[in-house]
Amino acid sequence: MTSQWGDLSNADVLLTCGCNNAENHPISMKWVNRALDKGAKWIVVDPRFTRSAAHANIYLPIRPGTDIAFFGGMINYIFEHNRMQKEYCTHYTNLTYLINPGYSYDPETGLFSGWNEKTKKYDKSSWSYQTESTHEWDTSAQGAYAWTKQPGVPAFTPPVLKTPKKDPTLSDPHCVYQIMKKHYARYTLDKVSSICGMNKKALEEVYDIYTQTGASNKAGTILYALGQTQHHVGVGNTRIMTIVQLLLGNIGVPGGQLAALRGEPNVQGCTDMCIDPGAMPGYLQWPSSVNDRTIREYFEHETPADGYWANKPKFLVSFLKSFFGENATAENDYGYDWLPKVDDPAKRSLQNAFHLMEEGIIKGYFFFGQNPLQSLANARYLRNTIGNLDWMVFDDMYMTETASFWDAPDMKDKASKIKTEVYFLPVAGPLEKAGTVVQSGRVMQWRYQALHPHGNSKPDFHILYELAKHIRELYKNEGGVFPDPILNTKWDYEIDGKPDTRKIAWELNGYKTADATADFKNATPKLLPSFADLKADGSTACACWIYTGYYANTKDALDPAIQNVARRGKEDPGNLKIFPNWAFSWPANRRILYNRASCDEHGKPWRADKVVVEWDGTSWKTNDVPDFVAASKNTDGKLVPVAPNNKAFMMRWEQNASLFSNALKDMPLPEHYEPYEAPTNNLLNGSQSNPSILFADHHSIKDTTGAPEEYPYVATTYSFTEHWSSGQETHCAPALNEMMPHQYCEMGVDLAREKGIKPGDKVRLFNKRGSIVVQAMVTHRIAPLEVNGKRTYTIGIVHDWGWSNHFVTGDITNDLPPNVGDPNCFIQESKAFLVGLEKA
Ligand SMILES: Nc1nc2c(c(=O)[nH]1)N[C@H]1C(S)=C(S)[C@@H](COP(=O)(O)OP(=O)(O)OC[C@H]3O[C@@H](n4cnc5c(=O)[nH]c(N)nc54)[C@H](O)[C@@H]3O)O[C@H]1N2
Ligand SMILES: Nc1nc2c(c(=O)[nH]1)N[C@H]1C(S)=C(S)[C@@H](COP(=O)(O)OP(=O)(O)OC[C@H]3O[C@@H](n4cnc5c(=O)[nH]c(N)nc54)[C@H](O)[C@@H]3O)O[C@H]1N2
Ligand SMILES: [Mo]
Repeated sequence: MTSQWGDLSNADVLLTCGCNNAENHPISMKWVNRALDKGAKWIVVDPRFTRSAAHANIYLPIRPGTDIAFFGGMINYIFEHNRMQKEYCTHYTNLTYLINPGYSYDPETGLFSGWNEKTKKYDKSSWSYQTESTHEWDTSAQGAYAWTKQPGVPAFTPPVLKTPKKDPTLSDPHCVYQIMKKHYARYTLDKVSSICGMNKKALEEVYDIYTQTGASNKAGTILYALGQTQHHVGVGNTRIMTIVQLLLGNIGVPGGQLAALRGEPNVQGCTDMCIDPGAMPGYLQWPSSVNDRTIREYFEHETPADGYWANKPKFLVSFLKSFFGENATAENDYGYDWLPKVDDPAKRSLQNAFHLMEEGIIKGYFFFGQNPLQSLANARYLRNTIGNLDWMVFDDMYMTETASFWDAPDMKDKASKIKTEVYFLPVAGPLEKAGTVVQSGRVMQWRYQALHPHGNSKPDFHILYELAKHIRELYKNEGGVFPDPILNTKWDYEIDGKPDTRKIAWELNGYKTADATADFKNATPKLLPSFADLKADGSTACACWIYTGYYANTKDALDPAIQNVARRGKEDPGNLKIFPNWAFSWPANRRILYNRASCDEHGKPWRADKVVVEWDGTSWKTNDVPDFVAASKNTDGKLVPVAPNNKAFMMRWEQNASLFSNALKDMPLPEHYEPYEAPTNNLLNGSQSNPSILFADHHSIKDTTGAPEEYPYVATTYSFTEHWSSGQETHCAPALNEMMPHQYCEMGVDLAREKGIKPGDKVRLFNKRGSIVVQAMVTHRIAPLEVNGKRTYTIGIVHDWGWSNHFVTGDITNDLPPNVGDPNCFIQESKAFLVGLEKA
């Protein structure tokens, strides 16, 4: 989330699109209801009339996988009806910037400029800005970048800042405004309603209501989760919502945010901690084995020319100091050579890991806290592949579908031929261990251990800690091909001879290496208060720079209860419902990201009644930690206020937000492509699905792709209140099974009538990848849609069942979705695909 749960209550309009927040994120409703009490409008766009829709003012059905068309049409509406917050966009986004004249988009082919048909990848050089002037870093002793020349800082050639050319009149055909206007002019009401299966009038009404938040005294929030992300255009989906929010001036302002509702309780923490195979903790790019062979190359490729990320060398060196401790020295580039390098993150993704198991390249695998044979798409292929492993290790509280894959109902006759050695390590559950959990609003909370671990189970961290210790011993005693990274790693996460998460907390928070003591006791504060203190000269260590300050508060680092992360202050200056003294939210305890954008260019808040920060003529008044440079040191070392400027997005090198962007691999402006399996051809361009789609050439998907003639129904999958994810943790609770006893699919009344299906009948859903039998829930909640002139039915399938549960079992819904991926983040397409239907 770019803001907080409580900030939902400040919205004038809420748009739930691609999540079911009332069911899956119940805490959201505390704040949504407050907004509704104050007169806000709530719109829900979903293929199904959900439990969220039941409480909303407006419900609009959508065909799964068509959200870019829906939001593209909204962008067109914004331009046509003058709903853009123009002052916000000209000052705080790249609306006025000029793009390279070589950039183009061709609706005939659906391709942007730079496409290489051979590699199926874009050369993105034409997606760049025109340059007005260039500036070199001032690395002189007085300069802003003097730190690059300090002793101990690895040498690198600083980047050159290319200030983009702009056209404030917005008339140049190459300016972002003109390019966007032209691009989205094709997204007419007729086209969008035909693609999404929407009633044109209802669509227009939704556009009208939501885009009224483009007024400077109004704010709108979009809530989303899996309905947007689990598509092979998932990142494009997320980008287009960002663009809508920026055009309407809805980012950084109270009540305006892009609310990514995170899933598993600590999914935000996992993301911060490099769950993405291309990232290291704190969103540092993982070094590439091709481009970043030395620390110099890494700095030269990865350090942007301006904005806060220009400090990246400080974050990397501090990370290496935390990783390798005293073994990391200036002479050995802080152990950079020991850090693994990644060839291609897509190859390291979970989906591709199964391809590599099939090829015999991956021979062993650790599954820690995941159950992919239930939760990953095309699960039948996975079941038949995983037995190629020589060994695998699970740590879990339950014997899951993955842990006992050979026991699957359709594996019985193959089981005797499987040679995989399987190790099951019983793990302590979430309440049986201490540590940090991060929620959707980036608020970090310390969880205390409530129970002793059951039996001889251990926390994951103990298991990994012990394992690594043993591996180090083996390397020490027996040697190996390249023992250096293992042996040089600092591996001392113990207090009083036992592995302890507090020690990890200290590493995440960061410290001066000279202060590193056994317990960080008795000094004020030896743990660093802010990432502004991190250095590139080896004098600081920090495992995740964005977390700096979360743990550090007092003299005694042994007691979590007195650290920032455990604060319980209920004050709320500004009455914004952001509670700055409650726990700690990264970065720097900032609650509303990009909060400079809550004011006009002179620092005057857009709304007098909701003030986040305000320039009073001489200094900044703040109700939140400023997300901009509000004060800086003068030559005497004194802090002096910095008068308002336009740098509202300091994590971008432009310090303006990107409407047009070259960051993604597949689209500088989000474009509608049909789901990999779709019931219609693409009405907006000549490319059926995203040309940059991942894995579609792999036999497991190529040979199992279905056509609408054979599999005419659009399927989507989702969760619901009574069960949790892959089901292990809730199907063992009898009360929950009683409340939701059967795996089911939802289908419209018309479709059921056509097929002779009655409520509660067993039905078979199938395609070339799999076949599952579930109960039919016949309902008015899924209306048939008119798509491209044809009546189209959607079937919704719950996915939380499996055959390994103790009390109630079901089929694996994930036998049906295709294992294709988004080129940016590799996620599967489990929210839109085709199935056939018959009575079982
Ligand atoms: N009780 C409970 N709560 C949970 C979970 C659980 O299993 N049980 N899981 C947790 C986890 S890990 C996560 S990630 C979150 C997920 O949170 P959500 O994203 O809210 O969960 P889903 O139910 O997967 O999907 C949300 C909605 O997207 C709709 N949808 C499907 N396809 C599309 C589409 O193409 N476009 C649009 N606009 N909508 C679409 C579905 O109909 C569904 O109503 O929930 C978390 N909370
Ligand atoms: N078709 C379809 N597929 C989906 C989804 C969908 O909407 N549709 N949703 C997707 C989403 S968003 C998610 S997050 C995934 C979830 O998929 P998974 O992560 O694979 O499933 P979970 O059931 O959440 O968790 C896996 C295991 O973690 C164990 N566990 C719980 N706590 C701990 C712990 O502290 N330590 C360890 N080691 N183990 C623990 C549980 O017992 C469980 O067996 O499914 C995805 N798959
Ligand atoms: Mo999730």
